[in-house]
Amino acid sequence: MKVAVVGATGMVGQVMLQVLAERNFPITELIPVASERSVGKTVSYKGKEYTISSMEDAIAARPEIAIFSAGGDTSLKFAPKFAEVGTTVVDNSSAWRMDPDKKLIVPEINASELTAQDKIIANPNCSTIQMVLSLAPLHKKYKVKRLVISTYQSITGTGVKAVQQLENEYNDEKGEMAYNYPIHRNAIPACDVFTENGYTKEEMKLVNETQKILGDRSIAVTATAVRIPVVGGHSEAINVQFENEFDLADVRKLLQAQDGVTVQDNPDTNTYPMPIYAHGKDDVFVGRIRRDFSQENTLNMWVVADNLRKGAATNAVQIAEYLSAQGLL
Ligand code: A2P
Ligand code: 11C
Repeated sequence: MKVAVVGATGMVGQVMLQVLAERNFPITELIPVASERSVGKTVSYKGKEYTISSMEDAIAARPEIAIFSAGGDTSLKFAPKFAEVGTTVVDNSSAWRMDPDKKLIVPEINASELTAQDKIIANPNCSTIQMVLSLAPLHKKYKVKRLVISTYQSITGTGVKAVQQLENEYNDEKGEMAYNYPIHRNAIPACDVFTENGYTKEEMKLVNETQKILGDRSIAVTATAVRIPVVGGHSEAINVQFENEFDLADVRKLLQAQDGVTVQDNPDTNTYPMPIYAHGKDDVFVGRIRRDFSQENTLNMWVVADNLRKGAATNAVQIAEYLSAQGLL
């Protein structure tokens, strides 16, 4: 299969190439694409160097699939051009996620919605993916009524500039700032920009994308998203109120049985998910599973995942794998 990776030099794009290689995605021709300033440079894939193409050349090559992670504006402008020549686009940006005509997919939950007519498919935001995957089996059985979420997000979600900022601050060096404030020894309660209602875009993604993926607009969601000086992944404290009474042992069983979820939960051995362990892994890790005694039918849990993997690259590649396996390309 001819596969274009748009944004191949970026933080997520690089992990996409790695995940495609690890999972042996059936690629006959790889077309890495980046901005004009990178055309002619190379990226490596399975130990070989590949020259970066321009967007125009990549569209002219009519790949079966194009996986995008090059920012929302690039996706808005170029995804339709790939779709016009018959390419199926899996887009990791926020550009198409809330478009009522586009599907927003976490394969373990709703891949079966996909058809051959879906030419632009949206990959959800990282903090949404890890949360909905841990909620999906519980929602099916107990019906989620309300979610209160606090996130502790890795700087890798912001990109290379943020990783460099932290590095500079560690070393007491000056450099370009990705954030308005130092991130070393800090916690910044603002991921992405503010919207008119006082919440950040990242917080609103948790509201809107969750309702769309779980197919239930009545779920109440409120969130505070915080950036912390961590590299390995995003962590989330999730307080879930269900419509129905639940059994804690059954909640554990449902989570253990969920594809893509690993339960790490044993207070006796200090076992709980942490970004240093989630880093480089594809699963979503769930722990600190306990009843919220302050309110009926309510549960607390702590969910961690590598935001560049299941939160971005791995989820996108899994969508591509599903399309390929089902003959939808
Ligand atoms: P480049 O490296 O040439 O700037 P990140 O999110 O880590 O900053 O990465 C963004 C990715 O999107 C990079 O691969 C970047 O390429 C790519 N990119 C940015 N703007 C465009 C564009 N207009 N067309 C194609 N790729 C782009
Ligand atoms: C972050 N979630 O960690 C962001 C990164 O909508 O795809 C990805 C932004 C997006 O800041």
